[in-house]
Order: sequence, then structure tokens, then C-alpha cells
Amino acid sequence: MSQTASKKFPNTIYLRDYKEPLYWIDHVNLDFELQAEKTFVKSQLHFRKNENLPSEDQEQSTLILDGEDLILRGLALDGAPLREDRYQVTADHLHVFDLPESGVLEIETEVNPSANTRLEGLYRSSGIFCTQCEAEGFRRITYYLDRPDVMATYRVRMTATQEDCPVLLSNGNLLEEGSNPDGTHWAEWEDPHPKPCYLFALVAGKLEHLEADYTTASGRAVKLRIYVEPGNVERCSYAMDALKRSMRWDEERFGLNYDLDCFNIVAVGDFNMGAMENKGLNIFNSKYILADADTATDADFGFIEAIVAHEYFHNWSGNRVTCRDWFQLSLKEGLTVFRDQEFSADMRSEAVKRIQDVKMLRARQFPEDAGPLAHPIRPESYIEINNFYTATVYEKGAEIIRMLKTLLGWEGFRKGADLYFERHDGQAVTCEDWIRAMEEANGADLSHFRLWYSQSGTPVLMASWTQNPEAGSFEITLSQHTRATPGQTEKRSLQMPVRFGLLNASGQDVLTGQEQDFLILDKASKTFRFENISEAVVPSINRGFSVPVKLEAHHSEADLAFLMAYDSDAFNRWEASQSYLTRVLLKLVEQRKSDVTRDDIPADLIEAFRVNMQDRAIDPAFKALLLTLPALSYVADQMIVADYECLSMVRKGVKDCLAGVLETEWQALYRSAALEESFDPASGHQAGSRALRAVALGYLSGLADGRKLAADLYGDAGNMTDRMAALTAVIDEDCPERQQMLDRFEQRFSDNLLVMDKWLALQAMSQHPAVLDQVEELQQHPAFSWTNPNRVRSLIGAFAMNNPRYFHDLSGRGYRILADAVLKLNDINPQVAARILAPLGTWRRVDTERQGLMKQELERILERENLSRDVYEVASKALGRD
Ligand code: B3K
Ligand code: ZN
Repeated sequence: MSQTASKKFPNTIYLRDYKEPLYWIDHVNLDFELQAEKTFVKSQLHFRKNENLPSEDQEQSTLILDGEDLILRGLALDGAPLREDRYQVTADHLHVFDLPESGVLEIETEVNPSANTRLEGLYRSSGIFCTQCEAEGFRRITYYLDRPDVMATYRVRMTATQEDCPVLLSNGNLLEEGSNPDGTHWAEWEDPHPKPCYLFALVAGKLEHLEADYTTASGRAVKLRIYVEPGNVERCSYAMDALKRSMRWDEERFGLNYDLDCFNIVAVGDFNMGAMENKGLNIFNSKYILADADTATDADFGFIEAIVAHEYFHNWSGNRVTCRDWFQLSLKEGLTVFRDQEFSADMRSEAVKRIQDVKMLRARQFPEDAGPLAHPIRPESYIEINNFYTATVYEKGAEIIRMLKTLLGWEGFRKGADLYFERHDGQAVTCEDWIRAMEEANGADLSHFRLWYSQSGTPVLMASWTQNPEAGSFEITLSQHTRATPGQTEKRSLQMPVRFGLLNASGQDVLTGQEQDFLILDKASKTFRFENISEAVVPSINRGFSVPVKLEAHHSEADLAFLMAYDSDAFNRWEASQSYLTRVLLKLVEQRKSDVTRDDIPADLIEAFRVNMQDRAIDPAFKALLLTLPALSYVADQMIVADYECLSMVRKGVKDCLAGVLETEWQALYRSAALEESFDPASGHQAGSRALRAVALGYLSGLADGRKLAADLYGDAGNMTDRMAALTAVIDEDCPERQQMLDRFEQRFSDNLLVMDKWLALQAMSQHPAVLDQVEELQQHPAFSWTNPNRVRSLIGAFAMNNPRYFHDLSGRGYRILADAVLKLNDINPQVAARILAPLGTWRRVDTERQGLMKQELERILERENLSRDVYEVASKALGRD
């Protein structure tokens, strides 16, 4: 066996190079002998030549399997060991020469799960063996064709000691289990549904479970189980409830039923992302399973509901119908995010959910589109695919699906989805297959719409209008423009379904009774004319955020105040408040206003605030959003050069001013939102009231009385949401209450690391002047650990992503803290390292002095020897080098 060195600079993979494999693998038998440091994996691959390939390819007979960090222990073909000249091992492949048309290849490898800190492949988390194979982790378990278009059925046997691993799980249904005289035991699982290896999973360890029964609409009885570390079963009920509701919802809304006799979820503490949809055996970051009133906030419950649903929905959108290659990732992710968004909207308030999703899109995806890693939802190239599990592929991908729903209507959309799932069941397909199903089921032409899949960048949508009361006409001109992004200089006009309405002075929609409530902009500029509009109207544009664009509409301030109070579209009502506040903030930044007074805030804006505060008809969750100032990063994105320091000062000034001017109203709101009933995580009304109280307290906390109020709330809090609201209210203040609450929190929750994540993140995001010292000190705190992704994200990630004011501190310390962390993590967990690195790529957004400091840190990272592919790609592209 010869070993060749890996290349210094990683390769780029291109969509245009896609080719089917030379061999297919139809069935896999796996046999695991699980030991903490030495696990043996025997695999039998039933392969056959791909007859689809052109004849010159067919003449080849070398099977090239992927494999990384593996020790090869044995290799046999159809029962006979292979001589050394029949194969070659390189750093990332196993080449097997002269294979027949079909046969069974047997491979034995050895891996060390305990040494696996990358958390890809087979690893141990608190003594539990678990796997993460998407995107390319299976090759760290055994040699395989690690690509999603190779779909096989699996039979998995595992053996481990009864004592350390009483529970043995894999995909599909349990076939048999038994014990051996030496204290070990075994189990055999079978998954009848063909799947790519990225959906393979195995779990073994000391676990307890919560169980429930479910009968599908088609009559199948399913055992649902959620496995957790001992002592945590009581905290799984909400996740179980969310799972059952997701299963029912998918039957009712999409006609999709579950297809195995059991559905297992396992929660582990060390996990690179939120969760993973392995067939029949979802593995979750415990953060998205474990919850009770005392340890989880309303937001946590919302995430649990959404992520449990998301992973369950993948059973069809991702597993039964999967991706041909990783460039098609949005095919499963965009669609599944859209499905989970619709589910959450149905469970709670549709408007509130939509606003939360758009806030998240603007905070995470817009910067991607404006930055060095801008890519279309179907990227054309990558160095490391794990860097492309992005907000663009996921969240913008979901927006594109949502536009299809707008264009075709729900019924048309459902017809297209039905055709897609029926036609492609058991296949690995492309985004093109999805669009074609939508077209064919509806007799629609989506040729122009397809551009959304290949063009990157956030379009700007401009709107201007005129009204001629005498003629009774109203004309609106919509225009679009998309700025160049790296590698895509020419942009074309997209097809945009812009939802639209006209409101008269009493807030009524005048365009009722029309066939559709959207305008289609399908070129650079288009004018739409409406007749018989005799009264004065205000346009409400891009309702429900129907197109993912930056809207530039020249509403007057009076129009915005009006829309804030009257728009029948709840999203645009919120949007108007954000636009108005953003305008005010930007103007004050221009004036570099250090001392904001009442005169700096337009009277009608204050009045609109007061009216909304006092309007008892508004749903409290929506009211909380209406009264929240736009995020710092959102306003900064509207500036030519982002000045976080000045903006943060002005924003605080406006907040304190609104607090003072409306103090009585805030006090009243705070009191009226108090709840008598006991905590119910499923009640949207309760969660809304708590959110509203938190907003009121947030304003009041700038005033001396407010700190006392926060301290009282902390003392009385019977749940984590209120406790966090109290702490959040004082975390930016330099007051004794802050430290007292932090200490109390630490004493009470030091043994629950998931809860301590909140404590770390709050301090990392604080505007307290000592925050840079604190972020460094907290790295030494016993609750922090470099090997756990949740801890790293809570401290380093929260600081770099959510504390722009201090991340961009002119001392350059914020940048240094991040770069040091990236370098440390490069060796421990490259995926997490590359992910937290992203904020350093935003250097083009700040002044030249900061630009220099940021680039210096990126250079320092790139100089490091043994840089992972993950970090190399993000850092080099950030500097515009790749
Ligand atoms: N499909 C997984 C994400 C895998 C990420 C690999 N780096 C979870 C999800 O989207 O549901
Ligand atoms: Zn997903």
C-alpha cells in the first residue's frame, strides 16, 4: 500500500463537471465493532457497472472510493482477499483495479471515534457513539462512493459492551438483537429505503427515552422515541409533541405519510449544527430537544418546534427524494425550510413568523449576498461543501419556493409538489426536476423564473408612483437592479411577483376583487396603471415580503406613519415602522448626534408608537415586534460605510428618548402584559405577552427605576424567558444589578451547560465597555470549552456576529479575538472554525483603518501551516483571492 501526500492548495469542484459514477452500489452491509479508541468497520458493497455512461467510460474498471483518516485492515472481492497490486491507497481515496461488471467488495477499516474532534464521521459525545455523515462524513467511517446520487439499501449490525452501550440504534427498522457471553451485545437494523450514505446513522450508548405511539393517516402504527442522556427524559415532552404535530401537518398539508415502523430521535451535546435528518434516526443537538419552563425560553421552544419539524419533513424532501449532487443542496434545504416555515406559521401567528423569518434573512443572508462568498442558491463551484450550508441556500432558497407558491397559488403549488414527490420517489434529482414538475403540473412557463437559481445578489426594487385624482388613475413604476457579485458581473432582470395594495385614508384596501394581489415585474422597469381610483391612496408594496429584495420606495414620513397604523398587511405595517425608525436613525448618524432629545424624533412617529402601544386589539407578539427598534446591523447595512460606533450611540439615544417620552405608557404596558396563568410553551398568547413585557422592560431599563423593575422580575421569574428578559434589560448597563443577576444565574445553572450558553452569549453581546476583556476572560471559565460547538458559538460566535459595535472596536482587539479562535479551532473542528470566521469577510463595509486591521487578521490566518480546506476557502475568498 502506498501513501501519497495531499495537495497544498485544495481543489475547486464545479457543477459543470458533474458525471454519473462508473459503478453503482445497490446494497451495503455494515458491521461495527464499537470501541472507544479502536472501532472496526466491515463493509460489503454490492456494486454494479453503470450502463448509462458512454462506452469509452465503460471500458474503465477502476473503482475509486472516498476515504479519509482511515486505517485499511482488509480488502476482498467476492470472498477472496485482494493482492496488493489490485489496489492503491492515497490520502483521500482507495483505488481498486480491474473490477468485474458486478460483485461484492469487502472492506475492513479501523477508526478512532474518541480522537474525532471534527464531529464528522463516527465520534463520541459524552461517551455516546454517534455519527454525522452529511455532507461527506461517511468517508471517515469506511471507503465508499461518498456522493448523494449513489443510493443503496443498508443492513447494519453493531456490537458493543452491554455496560457502556445498552442502546444500539441505526436507520430503519430493528431486525434482531442478542447478547454474547463476553459481556457484549449486538443489534441488527435494516433500512428498506434506498438512500445516499450521507443519511446513514448509528448511535450507541447509555441513553434513556421517551416513547409515544402514532398512527399515520394511511394507517401505519409508528413507535416514536426520543433518546437522551439519563436524567433528561422529562425535558423531551415538547419535542415529542412537536414531532406528532409535524407528522400530522405533513399529512394534511402535503399528503405525505411516514414510511417506517419506528422514528427515533437522539439528542447529543456535541454537534456541529442544529440537527440531522438521517433516515428514521434523526440526531439532534440537545439544544433543540431539551426544554422546560425553567431552562428554555419561548424562543427556544419555537426553535425546537421548527427544527423537529424541519428534520421530520426531510423524510420526503431530502430522503425519499434526494439531491443528485451537492450543488442541488437548496433542492432539499430551501424546500424543507419553506415547509417548516409554513408549519410554524400554522401553529402560531403567520405574521409574526413571517417577520421573524425576514429579520433573519436580512441579518444573515443579505450580508452573504453583499460579501465575498456571495453565491446563487444553486452554487456553481466550491472548495469545501460544508461552507455552503448557508443562509443563501437555506433561507433565500425558501424565499424562492415561496415565490412559486405566490405565482401558482397554493393549489397549483401543491399539484407541482405532488407530481415532484410521485415522479421522483427513490431518486437523486436536481433543482431543474423540481421546477419542471411545477411547470408540468400547472401548464406554466417558469423559464424566466429559473434565473433565481443561478443569479446571486440581493436585487434592489425601486418604486415610484403618481396619482391623478381628476382622471381617477394611479400609476406605479417598479424597477429592479442587482449589483455585481464576485464572479458575476452581468446581472439580468428577474421575474418578481410583487404583492401589492392601495390603501385609502381610512385604511381600506381599494383594490379588492382583483384576480391576483400581486404585480409581475419581469424586466428592468415596468409601469402599472390602475383606473377608477378617485380617493387619495397610499401604496403598500411587496406585502408579506413576497420578493426577497431591498425595497426603495419613496413614501413620505406621513405615509410611513399612516402605514404603521393602518396597513391591512401586518408585515408591511411592521415594515413601515422599521423604515421610519431607520430613516430617523440614519439622519441622526449623519448629524453624529450624541444627545438625542424629543425634538430629534418626529412627533407623528412618537404618536404612532403611543397609539400602537395602547391598542389592545393588537396581538401582543406582533405588538412586541412593532415596538422594537431595527437591529443595529440592519440599519448599518443601509449606510455606505458602516459606522457601528456612532450608530450604536444614536440608537441608544433614540431608545432612551422613547423610553422617557413614553414612560407612563411603557410602565402601563409592562404591568398589563403580566400573566397570571402557569407557563404553557404551546400558548402563542403567553409567549407574546412575555415578549411584549421584555420590550417594555428593555426601554425602561435605561431609566433608574427600570433597573429595579428588572431586578424584581429576575427575583420573581418562574421561567427562563422572564429571567432572560430581566438580564437582557440590564446587560448593557454599568450597574450593580447586572453583576448580581449574572452571579445568581451562574450559581443556579452552572451544572447545566446548555443554560450556561445563554449566560455566555449575553455577556458576549453586551454593550458594556469591558466586553472585550470579558470575552477573553470567559474563554477560561469552566463552562466554556473549545471542543463543544455550542459553547464556541455562544461566546465567540455571538460576539463576532451579534456585537458589531465591539467586534469592530478600533483597537482591533475584536478582530484579534476572532482570528485567534479560528486558528485554535482550525485544528479541533474546521467546520466550526470556518463558520465563525465569516464576520472578518465583511471588511469592505467599514472604514479604511478597520479594513487594514481586518485584512491583517485574515492574512495571519492564511499564513498558518496545515490550514483546513474549510478555513482556507473562507479566508482566501474573503480577501478576494479565489
Ligand atoms: N441537513 C443537515 C445539515 C448538514 C450540515 C452539514 N455541514 C441539517 C438540516 O438542514 O436539516
Ligand atoms: Zn435541512
